[in-house]
Amino acid sequence: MAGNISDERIPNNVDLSSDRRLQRALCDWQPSFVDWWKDMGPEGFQTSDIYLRTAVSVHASGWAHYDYVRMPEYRWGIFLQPQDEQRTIGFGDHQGEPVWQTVPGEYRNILRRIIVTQADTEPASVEQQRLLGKTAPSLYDLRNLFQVNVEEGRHLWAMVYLLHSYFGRDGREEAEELLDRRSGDKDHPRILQAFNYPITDWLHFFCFTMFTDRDGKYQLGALAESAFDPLARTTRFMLTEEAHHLFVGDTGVDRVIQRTAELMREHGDDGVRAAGGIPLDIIQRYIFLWVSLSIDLFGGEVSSNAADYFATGLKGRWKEDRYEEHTCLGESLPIERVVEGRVVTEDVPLRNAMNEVLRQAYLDDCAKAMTRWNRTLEQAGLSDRLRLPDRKFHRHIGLYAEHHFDPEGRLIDEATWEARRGEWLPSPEDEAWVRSLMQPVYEPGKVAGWIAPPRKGINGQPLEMEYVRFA
Ligand code: BYC
Ligand code: FE
Ligand code: FE
Repeated sequence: MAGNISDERIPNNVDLSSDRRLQRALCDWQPSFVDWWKDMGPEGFQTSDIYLRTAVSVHASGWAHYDYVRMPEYRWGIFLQPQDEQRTIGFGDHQGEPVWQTVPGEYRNILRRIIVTQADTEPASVEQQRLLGKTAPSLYDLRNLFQVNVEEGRHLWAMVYLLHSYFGRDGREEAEELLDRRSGDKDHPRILQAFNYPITDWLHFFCFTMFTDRDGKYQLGALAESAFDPLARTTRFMLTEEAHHLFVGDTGVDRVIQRTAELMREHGDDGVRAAGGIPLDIIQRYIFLWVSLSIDLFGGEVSSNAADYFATGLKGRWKEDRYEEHTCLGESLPIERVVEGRVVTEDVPLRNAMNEVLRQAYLDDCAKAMTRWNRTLEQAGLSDRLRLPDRKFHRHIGLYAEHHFDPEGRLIDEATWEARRGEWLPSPEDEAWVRSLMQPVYEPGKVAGWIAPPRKGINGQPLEMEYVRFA
């Protein structure tokens, strides 16, 4: 394969054909990537033709191309937002200086660590979702699953490009390890915890793309502010693709809610199961689970790492432009903590609270989605409403991990938690019920009975289109 890589095989806007060293590094890595995809990517369907979009440029009007592709032949490309020669550092101790086109020696290790952490989530999510193709509710949904999977594969390429281009030998070693760790593996797991749970049904999948991909949106947004320009430009372009992943999750959950609401109206609250739907309280528990797992991904409320990332200019806030002041010195953020069995509020220096600032932006975004979903219930004439859990509920990272809280954020003791957790988090019975509904529907235009049909097809195509052609 060496020497065979051309712009045709790897669509790119980084002038790959004239960079022999980078070509060689990517040539060495590519066969391992394809082996990993065949082993750990979607099970089955590798010879099916799937109506997929491929990133082919960075022009807003025509960045994507849609056609039937076999997944192993997908053209995983490398695209960066075009360089702005005038760009200066927007925040932290180096504010106003020109952005960096190479890695400053003193920040090399923490920068590599951020890139590796970001990179690790991409193949992890593909591994988590690898069995879902067996139970898709429609060809439209099956195609969306694979679209998300191949683009997470491209996000891995995007990060490996940075490791190969800017970190030399240790970058190449990290790139190999990204293909060696495995989601959920006891000895060699993925780095962040939410990426080690298998996604066993489609309600988990829709919640994951809604809430966990949304962490991706906010982390990528914070990195798109980075003083290290190649990272900023790479993550900026990744956000373009991320929008579709969030759409899949947001509309997926909404369609489940809509179907459940229809069944509640026809058969009453207690008739939903018999009619083959997912009861609303199960949907609520899945939401509580995935919000709590996803907000753990923002890290500790008080973090010297986060302060360092901000001070050095490596990682900013969501849309740093929204703020007037960009050093964050001399400011603070009130944060709840538990002192002697009570929740009290303490001011934390703002730089140390950067994880919380990003988590708040994320939660505000989630709250808007809840409003949309509740409108679906309202339009169905129901008075039931869904809600987000308090940020302290069911946490494993940060200040609240050592304590128990109910979804309203009240501190509770261990016994109460054990007695009531089944009301708040999916039980094995809940999951068994949802799994029992997961029967594949692969006839073009048909949709499973537990979910409402989508409003429209992909890329202006009809809903009845054969989005996946089996081979
Ligand atoms: N699980 O100072 P702290 C995406 C560790 S998703 C396990 O609180 P810090 C996607 C931490 O490493 C976006 N360990 O946090 C979505 C540290 O370890 P050490 C992914 C955790 O450093 C769907 C210690 O705890 N991108 O793209 O501020 C599908 C104390 O850490 C966790 C990024 O995350 C955890 N949840 O870290 C596909 C961006 N949280 O030093 C893709 C890059 C913390 O004690 N990452 N720890 O050994 C970062 O910016 C930061 O590393 C974090 C927070 C945001 C993760
Ligand atoms: Fe991604
Ligand atoms: Fe994503």
